[in-house]
Amino acid sequence: MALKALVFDLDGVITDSAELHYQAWKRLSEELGLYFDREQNEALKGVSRIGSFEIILRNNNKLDAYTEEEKETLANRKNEYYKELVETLTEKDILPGIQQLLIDARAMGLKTAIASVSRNAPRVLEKIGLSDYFDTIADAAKVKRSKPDPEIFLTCAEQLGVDPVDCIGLEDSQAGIEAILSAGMYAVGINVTITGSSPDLILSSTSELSLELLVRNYLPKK
Ligand code: B16
Ligand code: MG
Repeated sequence: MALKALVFDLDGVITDSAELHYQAWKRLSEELGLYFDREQNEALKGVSRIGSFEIILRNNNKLDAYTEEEKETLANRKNEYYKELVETLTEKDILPGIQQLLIDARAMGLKTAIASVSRNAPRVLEKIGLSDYFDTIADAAKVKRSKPDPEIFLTCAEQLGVDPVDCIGLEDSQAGIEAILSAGMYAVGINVTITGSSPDLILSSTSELSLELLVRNYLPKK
């Protein structure tokens, strides 16, 4: 047993796409006359597209205002707004410390994966110039159970051909931390508001990350 792979969440760990999700949801909310602010946006981190829309509707006491089909159409409209914003991303939007960590991980022979529930993850990585740094990206469209279920992290380990116990998972959401821990991986929480299980290692920013720090702290779960 030894460290073999790093499995990364995308939004909030690799780049701060939460701001772009916020702007896209805000535009849709204004069109629909719904209240939405940055504080509410915090609760959407790591939540699926349709799940996010339902949270906004619930906050407005409008959960029953639309049929499933209408909700799908409106969430797709938000996604078009989001995709327009994704096109403005550049390598300047990579969070501090991430690129060096990926370079060092590669040099040490570690595998790398993306465990993001975003269906736009491959395009986001392309825009920030990091696609080539990852061995695999879990297909969010195929993952049936969202975080805190471990499915997406287990899928990454399987796609990499490594035992989950030999992986470090990195996340910025509580649901993501629960998912990593349930997958049996070592959990690194970055700027997480802890409301449940604690990550094995707590950092306040990606700028604190380094491969040396991860290797020094990593302890396999069995
Ligand atoms: P999409 P992560 C998540 O990304 C975001 O945090 C969340 O706000 C978003 O609703 C979700 O992806 C789905 O994204 O609409 O692009 O498929 O944190 O899992 O990388
Ligand atoms: Mg996240």
